[in-house]
Parts: sequence; C-alpha cells; structure tokens
Amino acid sequence: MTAAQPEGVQTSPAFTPRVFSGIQPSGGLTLGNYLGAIKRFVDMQADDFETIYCVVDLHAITAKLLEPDALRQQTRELVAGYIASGIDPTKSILFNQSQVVEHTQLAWIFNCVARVGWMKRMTQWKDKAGKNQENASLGLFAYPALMAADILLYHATHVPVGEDQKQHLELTRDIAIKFNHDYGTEFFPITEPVIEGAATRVMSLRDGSKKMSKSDPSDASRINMTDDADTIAQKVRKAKTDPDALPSEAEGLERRPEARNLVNIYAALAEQSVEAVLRDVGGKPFSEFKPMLSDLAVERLSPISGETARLMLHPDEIDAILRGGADRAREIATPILKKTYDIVGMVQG
Ligand code: AQP
Repeated sequence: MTAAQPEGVQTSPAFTPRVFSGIQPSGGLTLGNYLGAIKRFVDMQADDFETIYCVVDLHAITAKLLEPDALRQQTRELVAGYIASGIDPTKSILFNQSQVVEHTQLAWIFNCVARVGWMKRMTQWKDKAGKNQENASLGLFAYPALMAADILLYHATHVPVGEDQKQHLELTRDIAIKFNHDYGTEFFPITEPVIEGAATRVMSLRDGSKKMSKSDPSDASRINMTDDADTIAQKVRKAKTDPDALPSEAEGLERRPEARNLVNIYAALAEQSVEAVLRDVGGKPFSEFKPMLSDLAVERLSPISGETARLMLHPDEIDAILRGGADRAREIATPILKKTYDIVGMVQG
C-alpha cells in the first residue's frame, strides 16, 4: 500500500466484473505497450468481462504539451493500433478520455481525497519530474488521481497493466478505500491489478535496467509497432547483450538483464513460458538467437502494422468509433458520477 489503510475499512462488496484500462497517445505504440498491455486487453475481451479501453489523451499532455496535430494523429493511431491488435469496438467500449467529461469531474473529487504525501511517493512522478520538480506541471503531479477517476468512474474491478503501473493501481485502491471510509460507504470497488505474462516489464534494447518507453529519446531503445521488418531486424541486431551463450534454465538469466529481456520478449511473442523457450535455445549464441527473435517479431507485428496503416486511411471512421464508444462509456459513467456527487453532498438541480 502506498498510504496507511484507514482503520475499520471493509473490502468491497461484490461488483459486476468489469475491465478498464488505458494507454496515453503520447507517441507511437511500442512493443512494451503491446506485450504489457494491449495483448492482455485482447485476451480479457474473450473472457466473461465487460471491457472498456480508453485512449487517455488528458494524461498525454501532463509530461509536456504536444503539438495539437500530433496529439490528434497519435490518438487516431492508437485507436487504429488497438483495433489492429484485436480490440473489437463492438465487443469492448473504445473511446478517448476527453470526450467523457465525467473523468475530470470525478478526478477533482479524488484530488480532494488523495494526499500530497501519497503523490510525492509515486516513482513515475519522481522519474518524469526529475530534478526539476518545481517546473513540472500540476497535471503530472495529479496524474494518479485522474487515473483513479478513469478506473473508478466505471466501477472497474480489474485493470490489466504493465508492472510500471502497479504503484498507481495501489494508489487507486487507497483513494477508493479513503473515499469509502470518509463517507461511510462501500460505493467504490477495491480494484485488482492484473499484471501477468512473460513481458510485464519490457526493457529498453539499449539498457536492460530501463523500461522500454515511447518517450525515450533514443529510437533504437524500442521497437515501435509501426517499424518495418528491416528496422526491427536492425534494432534487434544492435540490441545490447553480453558475450555468453543463452542458458538452458531461467536461473541462468539472473544478473543478465539484457539477455533476460530478449528471452522474455521472445517468450511473450511465441506465447510460451521462458522455461520452454530456454529448453529450445539454451546454449545458442546471440548471433543465432537474435535472428530468431527478429523473425518472430516481424511475423507477429507486421500484420498489426499493416492493418494500422490501412485503418489510418479512414480517420472519419476512427472518429465515429470514438464517438460511439464515448456515448456508451457515458451511459455507465454519468450515474456513477451523479451518485458520487450525491454522497459528497453536492446539490444537483
Ligand atoms: N516497457 C513496458 N513493458 C510492459 N508494459 C508497458 N507499458 C508501458 N511500457 C511498458 C504498459 O502500457 C500501458 C500504457 O502505458 P501508458 O502509455 O499509459 O504510459 P507508460 O506506462 O508511461 O508508457 P510509456 O510507453 O513509457 O509512455 P511514456 O513514454 O509516454 O511515459 C500501461 O499498462 C503500461 O504498464
């Protein structure tokens, strides 16, 4: 927990299972976003869950303001990437955050529930604000309260995310617990993070201690979902490794972060366990393993990048999908915000 749990808090009553997650249109999608998040979103769509997937455009301007045309383009590209990866907008609710104003309205309430001390402990705040915290935006500082609102506005019970978002999910739980406690209610669920699979934390190809990220200044650090086959092969060939051959067992990857990262990526793309992959490739040098990895990445990613490019030829259709998704999202969000205001004591006409 990021904050002390108030005494006497009860866990949530049963809520209808509902999945919510989002991705920022802060740049093009990376392999990290795909393996850590989108692939899991698609898997959960097949389960017996109501699924709500969001393009969190309000979050995308917290680290820095983007060129308006770039934000519009990246928003549409993210929608295209979601659909090309298997999100079906007739099964899942797919929309962009700014079209459902209830997100920011609930975030305000949560700004008043969350404590400054909780926010200051967020590693993403520390990483992104760096040494220049005085100059960082207030939005970056308050980011986790908006994220809690994104999730709790739908009474989401499960949130699939990569490992880097675990702390924000814990803060979401803390906000729900404090709200429920302060108002003597059990209105908000205590959401479960779903962090599963071989690639919950895909690392930079240039530095095995750093997360692969859309906003890393080095393009060679990541595989973009729109990279062509030659670019993928070149990035994998140049990926940092060590001089030893691959081990036959997972323990042999300890203290070898770059080797572990490439094996994890392979396992996630092949939908195999790390152990099964190492049974096949143990003893091989990287000069043999890297071409296997780039071939597999191209095989898996090129249909997605091709379909993304095709969908991007029809921006009006993408906008219509977002409008329809926002209408469906509002049907769930509006009564939950109204009830929240009522609990807080806001007089509604
Ligand atoms: N490297 C990663 N490995 C596994 N999962 C990852 N995710 C991001 N990077 C990795 C997961 O993708 C989802 C969306 O993330 P986001 O766009 O909301 O923000 P982020 O986590 O900050 O992702 P980036 O790519 O690093 O964006 P920037 O550079 O803008 O900050 C989340 O579920 C995240 O866990």
